[in-house]
Amino acid sequence: MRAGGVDLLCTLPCDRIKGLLTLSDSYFRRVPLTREEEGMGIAAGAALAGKRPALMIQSSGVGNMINALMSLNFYYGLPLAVFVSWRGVYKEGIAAQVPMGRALPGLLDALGLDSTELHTAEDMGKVAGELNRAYAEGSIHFFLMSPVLWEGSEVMGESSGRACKVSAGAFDIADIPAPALDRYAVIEAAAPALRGEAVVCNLGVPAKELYEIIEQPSNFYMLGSMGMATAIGLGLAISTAKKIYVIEGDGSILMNPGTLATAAMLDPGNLFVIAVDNASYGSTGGQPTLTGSCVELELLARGMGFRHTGKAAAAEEILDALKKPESPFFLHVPARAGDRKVSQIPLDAEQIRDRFMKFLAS
Ligand SMILES: Cc1ncc(C[n+]2csc(CCOP(=O)(O)OP(=O)(O)O)c2C)c(N)n1
Repeated sequence: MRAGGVDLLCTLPCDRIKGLLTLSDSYFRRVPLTREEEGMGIAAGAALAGKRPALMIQSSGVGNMINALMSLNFYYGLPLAVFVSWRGVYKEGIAAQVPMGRALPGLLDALGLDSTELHTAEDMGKVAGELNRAYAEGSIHFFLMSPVLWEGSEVMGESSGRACKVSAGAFDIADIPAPALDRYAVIEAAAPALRGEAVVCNLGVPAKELYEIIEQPSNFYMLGSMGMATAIGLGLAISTAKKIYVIEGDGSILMNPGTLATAAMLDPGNLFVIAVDNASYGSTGGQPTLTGSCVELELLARGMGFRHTGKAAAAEEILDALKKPESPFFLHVPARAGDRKVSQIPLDAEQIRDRFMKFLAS
């Protein structure tokens, strides 16, 4: 990448490239993204100013950026390299990664975009040449990085948690309670309120932790589709009289914050969002998110039109807040970074869907 002249790297983490992401900080100016699509605009702006931008993202994120990619970077002939952590094709533990990962080469082909598959150390030799060509021609090139590349790698990403200070002036940091619990303990604290209720749970480690703490048929465990938790909850809330609880994450809320506005506008009387704010992408190695520096999630929800919001850090406060909420309710829970060692959820998508639907119909 250095030899190919990359001088700006926009990233959104994937567990498989957490080491590579940490490493890239020593070599490139790195812009952490809130959503892959946003990288299209940033890369286009940078390319217009003569830079050589690249993206480093998960294959799922390609789906989030296709329209902007085609109608902006591609249409205007602005150069871009996209390094994709290619999931779903090699020793994949998360079945939800398979449909997008498998379709990716054909998808890129259909869009008329060049790509190079990287499976071996020798394949790396192709990168600099393709980069130089793309930047010289004003074209787009995808590099599909197989997880086989990192097998046995010693380089590991490190969780940086709450790395940054909240920016002064925008809001009062004293109003944000210090995190008291990690995500697991937050879910444990909320569990008595969740028992017997419909719960939509954010993908990755949160879903596995929920499974371990309080497994029940009324849990809808997300296995993919990052950024959709509140939207799924909202669709449910406007379609059923049952109470709907959503366990959200800060990284996921920042990927689709507009959903909060849609929820406030629709104003359902049965939607309760528990935003577990560990200021990091916990499930992919703990890379910091902007709630550790410049975003206040409760203020965001209020700004999007939520009238009922709250903040809780300690276990009793969390349960208390969930006992008497008005809806739609947004509970901001500042939490410590860190994941517990939990196993995979032994349920497939159909099982999760069918038992959840049966619960709703009951
Ligand atoms: C579109 C897309 N981009 C990236 C990922 C990889 N990914 C899976 S979970 C996750 C982190 C989610 O962070 P957050 O919502 O804050 O929850 P936490 O794990 O910290 O509780 C990421 C980046 C993904 N699944 N989909």
